[in-house]
Amino acid sequence: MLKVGVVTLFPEMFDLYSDWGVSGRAVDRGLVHLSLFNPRDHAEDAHRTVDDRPYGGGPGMVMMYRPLQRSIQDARMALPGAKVHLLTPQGQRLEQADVQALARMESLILVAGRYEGLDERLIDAEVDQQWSLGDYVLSGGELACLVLLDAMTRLLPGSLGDECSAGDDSFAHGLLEHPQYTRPEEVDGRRVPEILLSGNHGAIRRWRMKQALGRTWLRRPELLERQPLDAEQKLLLEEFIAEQGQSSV
Ligand code: 9WO
Repeated sequence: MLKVGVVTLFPEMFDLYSDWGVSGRAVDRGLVHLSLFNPRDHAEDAHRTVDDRPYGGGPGMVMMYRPLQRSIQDARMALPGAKVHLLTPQGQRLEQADVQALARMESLILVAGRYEGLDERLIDAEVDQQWSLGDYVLSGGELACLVLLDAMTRLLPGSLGDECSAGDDSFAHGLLEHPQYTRPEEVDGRRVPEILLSGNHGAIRRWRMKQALGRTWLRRPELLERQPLDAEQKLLLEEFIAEQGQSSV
């Protein structure tokens, strides 16, 4: 069982994880356990203040030092040996391989920042790793934590109806997915590619591989640079490229 502690001023946001869908089922099945730690529980004044003014001035507030520190320490006590991960635009870009490694941990602690962030000394003292989902700013780290939790949870054995499908997708083999189609065979004048109706499983597998290679080449060419292609894949990609500019799919 993966044990995750989350340090957040908004623990209710994690109901979204525990109560819904694939992740909620994983919680119910005991594949993952979430414990929440709220710095507000360590606030020291009557107003339960958890923010403080930034040295040097300027707009906005910083997370108050002691309540956040104590909350992280609570999480460490509850999850001995767990590393502390902060979700921030200043972190290392999170990739599927990182998600896989994190999902194999026994336990981990996620910190969701609020306001303009954490005192740098608290990051130095308490945070082991910083992760970014991409170059945009949110109003807090909670949604980023939820994204990481979701990505990890679907990799846990027994988490999906079909256990082999999670490790089988897209980034697991470093390519974008091939396109998908469902009923009806024709909708608004557009037909499903005939090959998918042929029942020829070998031809379908090759078509899907060709589409996956082709759209990776078109949309995310940098993914192909770190991806060794076998002889068949090279041939399929060459075919795809040759067909570009012709009318065919
Ligand atoms: C807010 C802000 C306002 C004025 C001037 C500078 C500022 N910086 C920030 C800021 O970085 N706020 C962060 C909000 C503080 C930490 C939590 N927040 C956060 C995490 N926003 N975006 C993320 C995040 C995390 C992971 N991947 C992408 C974004």
